[in-house]
This record gives sequence, C-alpha cells and structure tokens, in this order.
Amino acid sequence: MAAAVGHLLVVLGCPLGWTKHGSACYHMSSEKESWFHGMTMCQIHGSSLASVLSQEEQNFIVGLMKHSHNSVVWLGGTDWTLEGAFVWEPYGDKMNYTHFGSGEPNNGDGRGEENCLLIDGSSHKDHAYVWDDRDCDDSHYYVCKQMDDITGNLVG
Ligand SMILES: [Ca+2]
Ligand SMILES: [Ca+2]
Repeated sequence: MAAAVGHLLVVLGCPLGWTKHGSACYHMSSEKESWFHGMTMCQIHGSSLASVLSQEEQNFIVGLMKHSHNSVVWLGGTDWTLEGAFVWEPYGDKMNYTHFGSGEPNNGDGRGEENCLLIDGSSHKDHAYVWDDRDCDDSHYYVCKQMDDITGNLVG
C-alpha cells in the first residue's frame, strides 16, 4: 500500500492537495482573501496566483472551480503597472490569451478603481466564467499555480 501511494505521488509530481495539469500544479484555496493576501499565500507555498495562458488552461481552471463550488476566483493578473494593460504577476508577463467578459476590463466604471483579475462564474456574469477586473481589496477564493520550472511562465 505504501509503495502504491509512493508510486502515485511520483506519477502526479505535486504536493498533497495540489492537482497536476500539464507541467504545473494547481491549488484551489479553501478561504477567501484579498488579491494581495492570496498572492502572498501562494508565494509562501512556492507558487503564484495562477496565470491562464490558453483556452485549454482556462477550461482546466473552470473545472477546478466547479469541483470546489467556488464561482469567483482570483487569478494572477493586474494592471497595477499601467492602467488597462493587464499582465501576469509577479513577473509582468504579457497576456497573449485573454478571456474577458463583455465590457471588461472596465476599471470599475466609475465605482472606484479595479486593478486585479478574477474569473467570474456566478450569475453576475451569466455563469460564463469570464474574466473581470475587480477591487484588489475584495475577498475571493483564489487559485495558485506552481510551475515545474520557475521560468515556466516565460517559456510556456
Ligand atoms: Ca485598472
Ligand atoms: Ca470590472
């Protein structure tokens, strides 16, 4: 039994509580945090708030959200450096793939600034799991992504 478990861990290659997909491991939080505290918790665990680099990865993240029943989840994007220009933190990687909802990002549309990225699968966005910029201080569940290689974001 122990051998079987050991073999399983080697095959999956991710810490307990993380899910392997492609060359990365993902962890869905069990608590709501601000964007900043979510990023900090991911970094304590050797990861970052997740980037979503393709439709295929978007589909995977949506699957994780449905599995955990978390309909609104922080991702690792901000437009902190240049308003309206979202990048993947913490390295400022360019977003080639995006999945923003209609009219987003809108920077709050006059209700106060919105600089942090999330996926919204709630009724607020017709359960469409589209991206939206929100107030970074809001509390939401979040998803961490740990790359096999720390430069994975840059090459991947
Ligand atoms: Ca903004
Ligand atoms: Ca918005």
